[in-house]
Amino acid sequence: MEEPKLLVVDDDAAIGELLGDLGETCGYSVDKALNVKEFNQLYKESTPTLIILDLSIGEEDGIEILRFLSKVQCKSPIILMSGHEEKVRSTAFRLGEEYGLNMLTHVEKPIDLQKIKPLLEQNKRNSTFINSESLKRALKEFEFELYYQPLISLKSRELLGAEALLRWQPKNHPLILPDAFVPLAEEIGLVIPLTEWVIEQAFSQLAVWSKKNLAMKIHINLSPKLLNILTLPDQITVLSKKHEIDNNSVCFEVTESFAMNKPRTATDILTRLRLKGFSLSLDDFGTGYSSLVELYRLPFRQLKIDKMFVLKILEDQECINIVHSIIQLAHNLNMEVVAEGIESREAFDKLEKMGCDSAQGFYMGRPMPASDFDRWMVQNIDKQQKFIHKK
Ligand code: G
Ligand code: MN
Repeated sequence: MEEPKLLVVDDDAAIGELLGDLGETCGYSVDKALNVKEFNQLYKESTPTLIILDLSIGEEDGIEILRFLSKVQCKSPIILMSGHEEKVRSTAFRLGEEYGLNMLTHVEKPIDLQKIKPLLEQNKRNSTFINSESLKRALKEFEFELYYQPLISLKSRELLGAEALLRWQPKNHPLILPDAFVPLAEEIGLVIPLTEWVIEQAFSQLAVWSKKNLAMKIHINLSPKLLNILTLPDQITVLSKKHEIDNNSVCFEVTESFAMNKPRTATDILTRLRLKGFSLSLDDFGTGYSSLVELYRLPFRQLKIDKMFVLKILEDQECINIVHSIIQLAHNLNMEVVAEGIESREAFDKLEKMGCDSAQGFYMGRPMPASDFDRWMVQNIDKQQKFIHKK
């Protein structure tokens, strides 16, 4: 196995040293670039496993580097750092995402090494562990698991259902989240068998809940890549028949980014899913670059407000305004709104007051394996299937 390589780009040599030392402690070999030219040179020599990039590099800037990395279709995760205000950092971060890059996080300067260290460690573990071989083996040996996170009505406090979230639990390795392996699965053509597995698994769980007379809706995430496959609705229907599922109890979540490539094929697929009785939810709303036209044109019944805004709903006035506007927009278009990322009773109450329809977040319940979900229900849901607030 090749040694993982960290590339630090910063015009301040002292910061390069600091991060370089940390990288070496975490088991990376480290390269440091003081300017764009050095970066280009080092990048050409060998592809780094992880890049830490400063946004201002003397007269030059990190955006030029992001553009370059996009052009060469770099897959390595990128950590952005900057002394500029949060807004500049998060905009640059989103720009990186728009460029198709694997943006990991953005951090403020001066750097808090304690924040970076776990990221370096986790990434090193993943980079040496995740590859097409291990991913193929994982699928064959059933190392994937679905976790379920409850969805609660803010109006009635009823348990509405659960979002199914994919997790990879290798035998001798910590749990891996989808962001770390789904891009690779897409690249090597594994995303179809993987999604098929997810759907079957979610459908059989739904069947278990129906047998217990629980009125639950299951939410399943669809990779935007799948919205290129015209036969997708037919394949899904085969599975729903096999598991004797009521299609009305299934909601597919897609992110805004799907609209960017083949919009006609996506429209075809999404419309047919609706005709077959499935619901559709627009995931991570507010973070992408979708236009209102997409909302207007496509048959979504629901919109999920990205947790980025919801997490700050108690203190950040701009986030409050954005969430307000999204709720209004959705209701004006006859859509339901779900807030993702509710971490406290206060946030729950606030969103209820703001007229949001339903809620998902750590305050009610974290994503958990099916057996834990059953236990969670016993402790957190009353006889009317209503969520009991924590004391
Ligand atoms: O991309 P999507 O929105 O489908 O992903 C949902 C992810 O959000 C899950 O992986 C879950 O762990 C995370 N999540 C859910 N609720 C919360 C929350 O209250 N706080 C935070 N920080 N993350 C959450
Ligand atoms: Mn989702």
